[in-house]
Amino acid sequence: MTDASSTPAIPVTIHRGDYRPPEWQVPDIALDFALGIERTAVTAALSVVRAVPNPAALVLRGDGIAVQEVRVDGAVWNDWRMDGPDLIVDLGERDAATVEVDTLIDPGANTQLMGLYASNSMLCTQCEAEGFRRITFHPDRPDVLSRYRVRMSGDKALFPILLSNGNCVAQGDGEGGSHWALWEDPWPKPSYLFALVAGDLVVNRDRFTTMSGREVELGIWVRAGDEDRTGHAMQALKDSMAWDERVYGREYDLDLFNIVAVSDFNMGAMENKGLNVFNTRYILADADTATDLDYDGVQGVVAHEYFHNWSGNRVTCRDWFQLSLKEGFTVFRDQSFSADMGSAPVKRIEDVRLLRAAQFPEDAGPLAHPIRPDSYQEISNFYTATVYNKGAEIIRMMATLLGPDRFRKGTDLYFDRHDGEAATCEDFVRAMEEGGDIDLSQFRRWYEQAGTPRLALSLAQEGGDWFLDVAQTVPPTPGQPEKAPMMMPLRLAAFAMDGSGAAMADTLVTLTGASQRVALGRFAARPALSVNRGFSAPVIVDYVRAPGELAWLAAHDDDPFARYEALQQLMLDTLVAGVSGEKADHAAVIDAVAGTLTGRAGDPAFVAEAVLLPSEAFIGDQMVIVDPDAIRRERLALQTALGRALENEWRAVLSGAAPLATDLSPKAKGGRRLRGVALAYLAATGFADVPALAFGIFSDADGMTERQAALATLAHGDSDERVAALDIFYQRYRDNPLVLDKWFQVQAWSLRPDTVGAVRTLGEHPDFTLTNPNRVRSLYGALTGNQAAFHQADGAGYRLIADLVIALDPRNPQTAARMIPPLGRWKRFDEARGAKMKAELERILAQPGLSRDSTEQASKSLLG
Ligand code: B3K
Ligand code: ZN
Repeated sequence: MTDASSTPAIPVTIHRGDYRPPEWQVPDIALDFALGIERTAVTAALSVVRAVPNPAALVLRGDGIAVQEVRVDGAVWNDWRMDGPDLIVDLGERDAATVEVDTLIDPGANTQLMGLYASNSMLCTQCEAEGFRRITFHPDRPDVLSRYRVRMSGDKALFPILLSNGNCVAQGDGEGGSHWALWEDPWPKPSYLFALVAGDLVVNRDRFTTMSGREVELGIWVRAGDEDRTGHAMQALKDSMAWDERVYGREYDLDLFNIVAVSDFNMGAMENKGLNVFNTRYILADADTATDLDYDGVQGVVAHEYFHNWSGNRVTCRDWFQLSLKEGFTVFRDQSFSADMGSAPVKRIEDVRLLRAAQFPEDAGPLAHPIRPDSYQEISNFYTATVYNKGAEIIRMMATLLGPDRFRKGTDLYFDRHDGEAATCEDFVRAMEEGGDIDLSQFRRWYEQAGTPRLALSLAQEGGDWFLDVAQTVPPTPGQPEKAPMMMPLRLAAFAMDGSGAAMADTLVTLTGASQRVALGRFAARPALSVNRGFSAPVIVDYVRAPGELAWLAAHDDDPFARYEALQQLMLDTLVAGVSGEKADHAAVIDAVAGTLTGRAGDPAFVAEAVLLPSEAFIGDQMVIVDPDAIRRERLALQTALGRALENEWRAVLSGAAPLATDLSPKAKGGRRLRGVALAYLAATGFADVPALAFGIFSDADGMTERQAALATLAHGDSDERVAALDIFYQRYRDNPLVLDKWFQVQAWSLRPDTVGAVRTLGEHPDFTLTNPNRVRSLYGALTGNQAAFHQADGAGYRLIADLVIALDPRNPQTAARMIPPLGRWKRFDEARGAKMKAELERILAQPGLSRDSTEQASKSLLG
């Protein structure tokens, strides 16, 4: 049974400029839940007060729910009507009233996983952005903040644990085996931060004492049997609490902080006040089942949700156009935290790689939007890499321009000035300006203009003085044909390559103009330019450098990120030359990789990142028309050349013992990462002994990082060991959903030519299900990330994804719509592929009853 009837496909566009303050406020709300999986009765008592002199009738938003009864100030009230899904209550001349509404909902039938729904026989909620209206009628907009009092009752055997936001103030037993609990949250909050959980859960408890001496009880709630896998999440939570005190001066503000892990969840996690709800993927980890990347994911997401307590909850968003106010800032905060907890250069490389993989393509395609969008049809479609990751880069640029002390003054001012309020991006920038004593007028364009800026660089010489000329352009994007130059911090250095020692040390230049000249100093010969060090601005740099200069920088630059960039650029130039039919000179890359491998034994994590070839998708992004087959061919050829030329080095990396899986130190994690990279290079050689070598690593592994790396390597090939390893892995982990996801994923990532067919078959596997978003992403999401497979010339990859969207949309429109953007990049592919992609978008759009989510994504994608 599905319930998509509640999301009509009539595309109504909401505009940022149409914002009006709420006409009614709701200072207090009391909710009463009589819980049942198939039948939950909800009574909401809203105390409403006029917020403007002559408000219209009270509009309470609903989505797929029906009114049982309305009472005003205790008496049955008949002066109400429905306006589509919404409830309109006419309160006459009243300035204030208590409006009570009874509704009945069926959480068991809620397949959208928005509102109150069932997952593995427990009940939980997801309200951001507009899910609260699927529980009860309410203004359901983030600038209406209320104090919540929540009473819930239910069968004690089914739901022994009853949780909501804030503190549990009373509980007791009722009749017929039922029990109840009363929760109160003293902090006014918007409805999107409401949460309720009821189920059979066990807890990992700990404590944290805040800097002002408040004792906080911490709880991570999971299903029985999973509690041993919550230790890393708990440590991450305590580290995050201490970090936010130390770095931002912000402490926790309740006596209780609970996290609940649920299996069926549309995203990573949710920052509900005092009761975070998490996808199990970002809570459960132990060495046998989680990779180092999984551990990092747990740490980063736990931190992210915790940091929202200030950047999101204490200061929330006025409207959903301001989403990046909380998300961009909070991503920046979690990135900085993870950098402090591990290797900062490696974290920066990972963050930039993600930005380039997910955000740059979005910014260059039909769904491009500014970090503060101007319009939307379905807000769920705007939880994007642009709002999150580019949003974080924009905060990072302000932090760079201000420097740490002035940035901290700015954030102090922001938090103190807007505490308890629903704020805007403009409020944030103004606090940065005042706290940091800087004029950010031109910088504000980053909030308005979509598209990744390009910096075209050239060197000029006058006598012995060298100059850098920078020309900035921002490409046109849908609805924004003309762009103005933006203010940005560009970190630079210049080096003499002749060993004379002449150098321009690390310099921060603030770019503002469409073209600008920067003096580099005196050099006897053309200097090596180290540019956009640390990725100080989220831009594309167009600057042609000879292989010799890139190789020199890869070996000598004193900024680790710039060393990484130089080697990546060298690889990229070689690969793009090959794809364009020119001669790909592998020798320079081999030399530079060899130098990196042998020169910097101290930081294996950095070495592993630096020697990885750019992804197929990133190579494609350098081309006007992407040729996925040529890209795969050239990339494999370079991988093979590197594997063979440096065979001894790769074998040496693998010859020692692997670090203990339980050792999560940066050195151990880096060591494992490098071993995975070495195995992949060796596998590309085709040497006969490699499948046995990989199978040996797979069998001997004492943890999931090595096991998964070996399995993924085998999955690309065609050996008996491949079949055996996949079977062993499946038999061992078939009852562990998060690990079984990996089994689906490595097969969908495979470089084998039959991958699309394999994914189609796996979609019919008894363990595949459309009800679990993690499983959907692990199979089909992985396929869309496998460029040559997804773009297979016969269009089978496109067809498969469109079939998935069509099957999933009636059940879970939010997750279905997220699979559509890869089909929207048709302009970047040849005509035959482009036509096939558009045909699939049209097929999706032709589905009767298609959700608003998928309608918006498919129709905008089709426009190009
Ligand atoms: N704020 C939530 C995202 C909710 C998405 C709803 N479609 C998770 C996060 O960014 O922390
Ligand atoms: Zn967030």
